[in-house]
Amino acid sequence: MTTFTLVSYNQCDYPYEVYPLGMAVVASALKNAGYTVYQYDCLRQGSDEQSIAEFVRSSQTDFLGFSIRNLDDDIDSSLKLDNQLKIRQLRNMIKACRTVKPLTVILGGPAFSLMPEVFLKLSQADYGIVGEGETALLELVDNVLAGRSSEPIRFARCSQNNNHVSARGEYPAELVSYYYQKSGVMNVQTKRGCPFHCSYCTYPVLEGNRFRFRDPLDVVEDIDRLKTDFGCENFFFTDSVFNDPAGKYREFLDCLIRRDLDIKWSAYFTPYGLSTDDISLCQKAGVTSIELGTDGTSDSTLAGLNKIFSWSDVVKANERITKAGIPCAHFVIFGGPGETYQTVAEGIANCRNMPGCIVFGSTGIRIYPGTEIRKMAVRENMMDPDVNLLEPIFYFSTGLDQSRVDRMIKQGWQKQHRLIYPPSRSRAIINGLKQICGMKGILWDKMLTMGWE
Ligand code: B12
Ligand code: SF4
Repeated sequence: MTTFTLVSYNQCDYPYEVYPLGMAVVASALKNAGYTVYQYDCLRQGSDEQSIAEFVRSSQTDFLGFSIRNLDDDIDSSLKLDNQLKIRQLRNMIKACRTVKPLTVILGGPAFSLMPEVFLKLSQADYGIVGEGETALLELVDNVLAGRSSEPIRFARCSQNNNHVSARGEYPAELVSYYYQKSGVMNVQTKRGCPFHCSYCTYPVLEGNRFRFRDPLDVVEDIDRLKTDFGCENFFFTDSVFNDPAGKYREFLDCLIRRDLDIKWSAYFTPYGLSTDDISLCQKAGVTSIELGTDGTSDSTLAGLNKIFSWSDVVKANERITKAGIPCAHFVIFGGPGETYQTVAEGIANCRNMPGCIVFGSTGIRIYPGTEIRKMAVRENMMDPDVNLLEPIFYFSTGLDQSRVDRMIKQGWQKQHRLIYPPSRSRAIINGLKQICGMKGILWDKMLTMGWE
């Protein structure tokens, strides 16, 4: 019997501990194909080489698969992250496991998929799969077992050529309990992909550039199982955009309402086309907060980011959501393409004038491979085309002085507690709510319900 150990390499606990869903989905595919599968979680079981090597020894593993979710554990241009160190730790883990027995080591997950060559080279793993793991991993394992040669990196982006994805997860009880107890949130995916082309975004690169939906009944089934077996009642839907403009998400919500599971949930929404009826439906299905991927703060910067909506769409969506009594947060970035001192001032005022919501502000856009903003940064001589981007480089509109923009935002948003800048302030607030007040969940919604103005 061939044994496969999957390792969730993620060790980040901010804004909360996120259940390793990628590992769950890949584990399920392997199990259905008849492999014996173990799941090892670095956050729960330790990230030291000895612990993982010991696990490999006791489980008699033949294949070791690392699920690498994050490269950057924070996207804040004022932080200096050592991503080399992160990959060195991975390489040391792999090395330690190989001293136990000869193993085939395969990498996957979103962070790996963004920079596969760098990860594979520096970690000295044998293979890597870019994109969706379920099918490509089974094919790769078959090849290895049959002694057939395989390319070190397989590209499985958007591998399914129909409109559906399966994405059922294999959830070990101890792992769900650990994450749910820590974070108070469980995650479920209802679809993959995004057809939009926001210039900085990696999501279409990772999941493909069209929506592919799971069968709503399967999703509801997953939720039911997680609630019945483990008591999970709060969920985050991990979709790039929950409210797809064609409105397919409504089928899922109808299904959820019919099943009467009485759960609470949150997701990323686009302000584009979000009607009062849509919001009512979400509310009926248990939405408790909405995160809007607003990103720009004025018409010029929204256009610079290639967003399909205008500032008035943002204001409209905000009004509808907050009027319905649903906590609403916007994530905005200053300094993107098209930003000038004038648009910064306009954006600061626009956010001040948008009532009832939380706004998380940041400056500079982390550049990732495969994105339009990378091309812009090269064109604008902000970076060399050969740079591998492992260490973060941030796009900042030419001609702007970052510290002046920083001062403008701090000044413009002062005394407005719901307008949160810089990102270190968000971290301090969220960590304070967790550590001092013992709160759980996505937490920013609690700020609003606590009367944060
Ligand atoms: C939803 C989401 C969040 C939510 C999570 C909510 C929740 N409760 O789940 C929130 C808002 C909390 C969040 C936070 C953060 N996130 Co986030 N998030 C996502 C998002 C949109 C989806 C992730 C997901 O669950 N996908 C569903 C699962 C099933 O897919 P998957 O993990 O990719 O797995 C598939 C494949 O990767 C592959 N695979 C996975 N494992 C393995 C293993 C092997 C061996 C193989 C072969 C294949 C394989 O197969 C799987 C099935 O097809 C992604 C972007 C995206 N579209 O992928 C960003 C993303 C993962 N996040 C990212 C980041 C950076 C963060 C933060 C650090 C942001 C911050 N604080 O500044 C935090 C970290 C949180 C933490 N504790 O780790 C980055 C990570 C890469 C990077 N840039 O470093 C991403 C890719 C977005 C980006 N900027 O590019 N995030
Ligand atoms: S920012 Fe949102 S809408 Fe734009 S491409 Fe990314 S996931 Fe799609």
